[in-house]
Amino acid sequence: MSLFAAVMTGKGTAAISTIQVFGGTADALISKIFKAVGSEPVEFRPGTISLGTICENNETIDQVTIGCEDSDCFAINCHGNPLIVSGIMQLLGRHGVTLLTAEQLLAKILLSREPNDTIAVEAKLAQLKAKTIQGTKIIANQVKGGLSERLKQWRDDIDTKSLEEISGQIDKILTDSLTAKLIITGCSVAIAGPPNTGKSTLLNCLAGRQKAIVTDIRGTTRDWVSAQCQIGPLSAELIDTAGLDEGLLAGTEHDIEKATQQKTAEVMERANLILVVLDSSQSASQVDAALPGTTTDKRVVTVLNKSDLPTVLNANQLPRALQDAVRISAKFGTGVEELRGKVQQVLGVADFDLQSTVCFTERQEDLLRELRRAKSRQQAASTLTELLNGKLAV
Ligand SMILES: Nc1nc2c(ncn2[C@@H]2O[C@H](COP(=O)(O)OP(=O)(O)OP(=O)(O)O)[C@@H](O)[C@H]2O)c(=O)[nH]1
Ligand SMILES: [Mg+2]
Repeated sequence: MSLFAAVMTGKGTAAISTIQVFGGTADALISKIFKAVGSEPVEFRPGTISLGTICENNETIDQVTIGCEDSDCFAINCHGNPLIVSGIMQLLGRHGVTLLTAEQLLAKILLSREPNDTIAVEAKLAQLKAKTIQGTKIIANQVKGGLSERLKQWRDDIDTKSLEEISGQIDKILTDSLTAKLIITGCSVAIAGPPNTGKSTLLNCLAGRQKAIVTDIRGTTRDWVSAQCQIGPLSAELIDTAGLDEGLLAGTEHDIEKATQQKTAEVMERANLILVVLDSSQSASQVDAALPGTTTDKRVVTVLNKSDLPTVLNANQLPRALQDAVRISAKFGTGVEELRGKVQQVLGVADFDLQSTVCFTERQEDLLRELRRAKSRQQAASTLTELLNGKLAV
């Protein structure tokens, strides 16, 4: 059996780094490159840790501890200088070990330990990258219960169950998966609107730090600025954009302004949600067709900012698509909690049950769609087996 290794700890300088070696003859290789302290030859047993040195041609590369997890799986804990780590990896490479990324190696180890539970392996890998604790819980719930349980039920009852009933349940799973994905992988929220309405002030307020420049000069923000923040179960990337101006979008102005306006349009296109920030102390004339929500079917929340100043603009003066508005003062922080709640509500995460059955990988989604299209019970059974026990491309 081939041998594999990967650096399991993060990149950069650290006190300690861990290199994992995995494969059928890992114990023989470790015996070759590791010299234990003392005169006794070391015996590797699962659960033991040995102190010694990694050597090549009697030359020490580093003092390390070696943890034996199993006869085919060892953790070399070396000093964290990246040069030392790379020296040990190169040595392993010279011994014919295939060098992998941490994720690739973890996938190999998990698949060898749980060859018949593909969803459990996918869950462990996906949990490494989940952006919120709630996201890790949604994934964990698919292993004991959730998706695994549902698929097993369908497989066990396939001779009696109607394929239409399965299709209906798949539709619900796919819809819930879209919401779960926002919680698991994060979402992007564009802050857009006319110039000088307080977009950058709102970004700073939601992010809890002064990330974007705020002035009373129209057109302060040119290139977009982003900041990460937590909104309920969401890890949101907030993107502050340059003030939208229909005249500029028409392309009559300077190149920089044109590029700025185009960039804003691109950011809005990619976002999961757009906060349209308007200045409630100014008239409705600030609202023009360049505003999102009036022209697209994106999810939008209207923010009537500067509520601390006398009100000139009310929600009922806005186009219908923008009337669902929250009044805030970004400068003083009033109404911002309500805005956070509105964002969660519009993105569908406010009452999302973390126990919902969802899929969380592209493989699962593709196979669920295939299952929905199944023309016979036999075809459905084979797709279910693939979903539960299929091979992962690693
Ligand atoms: N009274 C009051 N002033 C605010 C509020 N929010 C922002 N401002 C002020 O409005 C002005 C513009 O704020 P910015 O946050 O720079 O506005 P912007 O929308 O990012 O402006 P551009 O980048 O030019 O499009 C600044 O003087 C802010 O202090 C608010 O809630 N109340
Ligand atoms: Mg700005």
